[in-house]
Amino acid sequence: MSIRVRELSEALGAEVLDFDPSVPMDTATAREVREIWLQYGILLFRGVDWTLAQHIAFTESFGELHIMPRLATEVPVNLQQHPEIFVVSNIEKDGKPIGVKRAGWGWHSDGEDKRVPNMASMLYGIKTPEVGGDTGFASTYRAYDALPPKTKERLDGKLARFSRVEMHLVNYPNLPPLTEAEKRDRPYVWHPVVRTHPETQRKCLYIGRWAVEIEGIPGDEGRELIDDLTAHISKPEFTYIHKWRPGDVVFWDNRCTQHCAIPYDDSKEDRYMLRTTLEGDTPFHLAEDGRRVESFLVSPLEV
Ligand SMILES: O=C(O)CCC(=O)C(=O)O
Ligand SMILES: [Fe+2]
Repeated sequence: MSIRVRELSEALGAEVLDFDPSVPMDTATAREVREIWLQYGILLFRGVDWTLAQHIAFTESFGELHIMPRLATEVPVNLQQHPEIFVVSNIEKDGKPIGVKRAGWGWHSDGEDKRVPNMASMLYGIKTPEVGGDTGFASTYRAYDALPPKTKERLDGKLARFSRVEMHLVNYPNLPPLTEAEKRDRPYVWHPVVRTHPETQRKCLYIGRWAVEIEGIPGDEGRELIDDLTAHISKPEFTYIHKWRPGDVVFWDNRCTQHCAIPYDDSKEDRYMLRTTLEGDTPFHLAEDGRRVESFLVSPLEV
């Protein structure tokens, strides 16, 4: 089979045409979809009408499913009957949220605050607002490639510290603070700022909204650099902004892209999105001379 695609932007993304992801794929088709996914970083399927089981099955053809951990608070994270499915929604029932509100309002890649971040995520739009509620996607390959040579030299092989504990209330001001037990479960993690993609071997910029420090660069200067790099990643020339329609499925590679739920007035219209997530592997940087730097955790006892 030869799959037809339409490019979504200069930087990344392709819409897969004449393709129904609810139908089980044979091995050759699955291989071809994976190839175009690796090439474009994100794939869009439109007009999808599938069951939860089909959403899960299509996701599983790319890897091992990840179940999002529950929060210590009342906020439901996953569908009760299907813990494989994470709910992003502003809807409340009987005064209680039915999913995570304002999830991902800021540039990030999923699971970047963990030693083993998520390889990929697949978001299905069911109720999508007429105004706002778009999602931005950025190619971190492009962002890395466009850095001045001096900045590349400065960052290649360096690590950045990501901290859920320090950034939780900055990134999720609408959620309750982490409990002491949750904090213990979320130690710091150091990730290579320049990550080598394990399948394409290309380099990408791996920094995001949970990053708080860059190795060897003093406090404020490091934070400024993190802000500059974050702003750099989200420049229009590296991004694609997706305007959702019901029935859209976007499948992104967290290893070489970032995304951002673009803040909007969420008091006006309902937005209901279901996401499946895949397990990943430990990020690494592979230098030209073969030196390899890997992500590692700092245990809470050492913090
Ligand atoms: O709601 C969105 O557009 C994206 C939310 C997000 O960051 C995610 O589902 O990983
Ligand atoms: Fe996300």
